[in-house]
Amino acid sequence: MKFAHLADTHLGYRQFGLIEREKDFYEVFEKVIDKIIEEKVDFVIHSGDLFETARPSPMALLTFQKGLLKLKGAGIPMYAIAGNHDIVMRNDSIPPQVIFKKLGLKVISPINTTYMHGDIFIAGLPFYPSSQVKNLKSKLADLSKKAAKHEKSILVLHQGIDKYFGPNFELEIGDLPDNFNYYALGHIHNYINDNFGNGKLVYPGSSEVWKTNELKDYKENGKGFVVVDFDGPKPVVKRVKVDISRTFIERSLDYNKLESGVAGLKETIVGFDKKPILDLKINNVESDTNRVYELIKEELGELSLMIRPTFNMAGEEDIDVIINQKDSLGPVEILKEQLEGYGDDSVTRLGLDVYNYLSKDKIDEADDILNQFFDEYYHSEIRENELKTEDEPEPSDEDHKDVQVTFREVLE
Ligand SMILES: [Mn+2]
Repeated sequence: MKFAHLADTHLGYRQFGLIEREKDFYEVFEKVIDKIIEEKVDFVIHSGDLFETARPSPMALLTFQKGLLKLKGAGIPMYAIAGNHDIVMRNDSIPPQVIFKKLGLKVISPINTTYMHGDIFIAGLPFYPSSQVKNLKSKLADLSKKAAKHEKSILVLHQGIDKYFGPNFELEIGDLPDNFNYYALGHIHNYINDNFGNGKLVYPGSSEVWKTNELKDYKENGKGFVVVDFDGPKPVVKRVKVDISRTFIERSLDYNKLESGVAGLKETIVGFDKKPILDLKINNVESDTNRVYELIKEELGELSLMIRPTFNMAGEEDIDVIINQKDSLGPVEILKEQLEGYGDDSVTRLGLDVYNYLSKDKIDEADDILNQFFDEYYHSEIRENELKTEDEPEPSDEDHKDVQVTFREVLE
């Protein structure tokens, strides 16, 4: 029995606001599907962030449908969970994955947490924000008990784990139940392949460069997915790389040799099938950044999809700032330190979740988790207060009239 494991395909993402980049994500997804079929696997697991948003565009939905049907034609079913991108944190919400159930997609959800594929037990949960981590842990304990009855088991999650992730993690590595054979994870966009318990723990990474800070890992591990051979008791993991056709070029140019530097770069990219994205560092700039900008635009503008220049002025020595990751404080760390002052873990997690949502303009989600938190912790107090407050007065006929007038105005 063999399966493919992928995650974080982010269909519909338009990097730098460029339609070309959106198409790149679709293109690589199609390549991934073709490679999966070539690998002759028995099933596929997608560990979340299938789509960039919980309301994908028709093009994103169609791209997935095409891939799913292609797999179906090859007799390969897909199991999927929702990630933080393709879920809205409301009690009554459903992720877009659900649309594809009728086409055979096996959605792993809080209602449908487990499946059997032959003798393999597949269990999983969608993304849980850290304010819901208590709930997540108790559900994991349930799944672990069920897995104990099976010889071969897979756990599918979309979470950040402290061992591999920054301060925004939801789970510590010790929170994972240790009796599964394969941990099919999503959320981290770099490739991670580790041992855990008696099994394997894998983040296949994103299938395209979603953020430019993924470029280092992309150079080392490529983008793609993994194929897992699960015939023996311990799964054997094979990395399958899928090339992305757009090139990201990072180059330093010297202001005093700008013409020749630019000419050299031009020569490199002139034959490219797809216009590359250029990250240019211009050093020793003397005064006229305009001249530099004009020259770059003139010579490379047509040949590149996007140019991101940074200027270092002459005389300003390059100061090598050695940043000790552990000592450096970003906004998240500062907030965390402040929140920890309350001495209540759940308040810390709530604050960080709210910060994350608000910084992505997800105001409704922030509002929802605040309300959920409030309900959970202060419910009894609300009840008591409700008894004391008088009922709100019923809206009068005057109010209704106002609404009707407005409607009529809109219709006219
Ligand atoms: Mn993601």
